[in-house]
Amino acid sequence: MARPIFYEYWRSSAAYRVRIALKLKGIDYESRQIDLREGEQNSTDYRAINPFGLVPMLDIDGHQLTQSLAILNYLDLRYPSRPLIPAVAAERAHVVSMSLAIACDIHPLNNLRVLKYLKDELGHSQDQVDAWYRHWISERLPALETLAAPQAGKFLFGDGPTGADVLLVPQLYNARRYDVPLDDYPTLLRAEENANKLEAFAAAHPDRQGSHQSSTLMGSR
Ligand SMILES: N[C@@H](CCC(=O)N[C@@H](CS)C(=O)NCC(=O)O)C(=O)O
Repeated sequence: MARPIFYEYWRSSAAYRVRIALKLKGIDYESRQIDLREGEQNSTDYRAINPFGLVPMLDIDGHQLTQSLAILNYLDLRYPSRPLIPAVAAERAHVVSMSLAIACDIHPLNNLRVLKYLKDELGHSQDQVDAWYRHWISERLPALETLAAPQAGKFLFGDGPTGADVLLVPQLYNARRYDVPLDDYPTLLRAEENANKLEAFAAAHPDRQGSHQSSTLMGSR
């Protein structure tokens, strides 16, 4: 079977989610960096393989998969040994709900192309853009804390990592980059701390994406 090719960017939180899942599932892959700051996601070459012009994308089993949650779902079905989503319907809905609160209600508002539009097209200052970024995280995390707390253990749901933790850790990484206060979210912080003790989460951290992951869309550099 061909080695999966993972199109990502070291600092992309949507790619970070998939990196965690690949490592939790023990899947060996080749990383290709799409430099978002340089606009490589909009290049003709990349748009030819991913019309959305976003990372992540995973080329696996002859499929070119886009959208991080669809990729997580594929990996969970294809490599079921360490499930990211519980099988029981109500537990499944709870974990998916926490995941979507991050993936749909926070992350899209803070995407690079949204921030660039605010600044370049609508003329907002960097301070205003940063305030926007912090606002949409701070506005949603209290509800996520409330939702998670009753069924949380060491992780957001119970004592093992689920897809909700896979979404949470990159989102809190983003929050810290923008100095969002996090002290009011003990459940989220506990889950993050326990997740980062696992090698799969630790190895997926942006700061650990070094020279071994330096090949680009067009080849090695
Ligand atoms: N819903 C998509 C979001 C992907 C996404 O927004 N990726 C960001 C990086 S975290 C991106 O490629 N941004 C490029 C841009 O905005 O131009 C997913 O979950 O995969």
